[in-house]
Amino acid sequence: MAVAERRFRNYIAGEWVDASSGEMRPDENPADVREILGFFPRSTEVDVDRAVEAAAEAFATWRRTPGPQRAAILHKAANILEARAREVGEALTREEGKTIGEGVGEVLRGVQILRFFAGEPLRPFGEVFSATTADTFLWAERVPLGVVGVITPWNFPVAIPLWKLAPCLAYGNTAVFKPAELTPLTAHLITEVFIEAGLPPGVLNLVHGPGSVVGEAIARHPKVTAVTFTGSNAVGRHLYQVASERGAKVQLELGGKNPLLVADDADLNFAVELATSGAFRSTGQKCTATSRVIVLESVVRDFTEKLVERARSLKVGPGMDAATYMGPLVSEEQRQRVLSYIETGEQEGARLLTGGHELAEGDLRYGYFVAPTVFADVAPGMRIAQEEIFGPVVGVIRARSLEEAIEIANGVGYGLSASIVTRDIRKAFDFIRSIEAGVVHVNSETAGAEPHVPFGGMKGSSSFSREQGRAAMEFFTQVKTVYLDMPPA
Ligand code: UN1
Repeated sequence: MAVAERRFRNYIAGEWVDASSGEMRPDENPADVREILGFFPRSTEVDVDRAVEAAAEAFATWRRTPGPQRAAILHKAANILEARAREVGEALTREEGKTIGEGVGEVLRGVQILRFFAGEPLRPFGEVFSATTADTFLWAERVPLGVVGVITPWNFPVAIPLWKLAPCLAYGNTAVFKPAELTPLTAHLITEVFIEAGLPPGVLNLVHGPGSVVGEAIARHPKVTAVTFTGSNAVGRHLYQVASERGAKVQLELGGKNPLLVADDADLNFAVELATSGAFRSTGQKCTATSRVIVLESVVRDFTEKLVERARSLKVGPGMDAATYMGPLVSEEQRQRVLSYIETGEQEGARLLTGGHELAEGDLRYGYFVAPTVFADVAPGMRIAQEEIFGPVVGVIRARSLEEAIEIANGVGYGLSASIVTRDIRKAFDFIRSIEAGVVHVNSETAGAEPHVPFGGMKGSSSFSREQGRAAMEFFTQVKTVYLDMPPA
């Protein structure tokens, strides 16, 4: 591979620079660990401090850069990324593991995100009010926050950084970007795209390294005004505490335990397809993945049989192979976590119908493969029905009525996405009204998100604020209210 042995760097104040530690970490292909995609710096607090200082300095100019100029840079970034979609998509597949269709698809989604946010500096960003005195001009405008820490996960290593960075920069903030250690190459490529688009030095700074050091230093840095994070609950809650303690604004997008309800009138083949895609696409490594299928008892037997048959038919292999439906887990640690949940499910008394084991035949032994796994007879209180597994494991739960199904659906600490499969509009409305989820689907899978509409969860899945679309403005700006009065004549 062309990039093998390549040593990558951080990007700070408009320069590619080595990390102060001098330490590097290999970026491996989870479908075949014999392939190393490059070596990436393990940065420290010192590097974070440099990046934050650069971002703080650049903010003074960037905030005053006219909106149309910021818009032009984001448009250019969209076009550059579009032209490089295949290359970036391949890098994504090689370092994260999802299929090449999903990889290139994610990059194209990133292009759409950039295009939407390129429009934002050209749209209204305030309101005009009447005042109680005749000669007062009174308005409230949205102004940027300052330096924003952007901490992102490995599972959507292009889309999530872009749906944070694009609004961050569009609204006039500068950024310190800390990508997941497992997916540094896509972060490098995204940064290259912004540089080529003409982003001035210091506006976007990339710092690679472990969350416990780099993420922590970003959250603690007094000059970081806001932190946006997508990732695990444990890390998110910790960062929230650390950053909000010192008065920073924090946005969290965390896990999910997303249910797909199958009503007794549902087309079962269609329901199986939605469950399969929701549970096994991206190897179940989406916060929006379907991890519980709650099925009305009159159809549970037929549905489960069909789901098992479908799960067994899925082709598992390297994402670069065009025939593959499901790639590997992202790392050995994630594979062990998933296998341990499978063991827990069996101990809890759930019935393992298919999968439940590693796949290591032939060249698969070089990757982190686990078979698509279906459990039946899952009880709502079991750990596998309550905790986020983040892998290709789905549990079928039986319900006696729609009310009971909704109660089970709501009986978890998360509330990200939820879906129902039904032809009955009354059932659909009951579900929409009662479900505790930030994203609700009727007759579509639990995963997926349009780039121009609000995205985020209820309950333990987020910190109430929403990402994407115009909702992003809420987090990435603050309000300045201006009373402009005429001086005495
Ligand atoms: C999607 O379902 O396509 O980390 C988006 C995640 C979510 C994004 C899901 N924040 O999986």
